[in-house]
Amino acid sequence: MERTFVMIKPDGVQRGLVGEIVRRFEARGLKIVGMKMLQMSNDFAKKHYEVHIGKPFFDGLLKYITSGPVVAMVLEGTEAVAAARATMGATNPAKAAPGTIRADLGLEMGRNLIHGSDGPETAQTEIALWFKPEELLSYSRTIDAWIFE
Ligand code: DAT
Ligand code: MG
Repeated sequence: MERTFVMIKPDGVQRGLVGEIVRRFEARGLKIVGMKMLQMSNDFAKKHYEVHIGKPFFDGLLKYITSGPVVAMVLEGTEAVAAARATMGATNPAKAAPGTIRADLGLEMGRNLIHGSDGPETAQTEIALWFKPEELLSYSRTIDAWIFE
């Protein structure tokens, strides 16, 4: 089993899409093992998006991501990192595949609704940045045998 970090960005919260977005991950079988709502400070956002510091879009990204509450979660399942990224869709919603969150619910790169870790190592770093160990739960669901072989 693998864990990944996913965050519904301020536009997702403002547009009332938290339920719709979480529904898609749950429907796929991914298990929510941690979840919380918060508004990112500038310093915290810089830590989260450290790799993008200095890029032309960084200032806009920082303003957008700190503009309102976000919903952060850790999802667990088979190849959770890749599965969550596939469910999210490509970075630019206008070019994302139909059926993905970004394509179905958005249009622009700077309002792309959701963040997801881009690899297993990033997932570990981001989970540690966002959640304390005791905020993550290990539990089984009665339906797990119908999702995990
Ligand atoms: P992703 O969120 O798909 O992992 P990323 O890590 O490359 O994409 O970039 C982080 C966010 O920054 C992305 O969700 C939207 C924004 N962004 C990335 N590239 C951009 C660009 N060329 N112009 C505007 N915003 C961009
Ligand atoms: Mg990224």
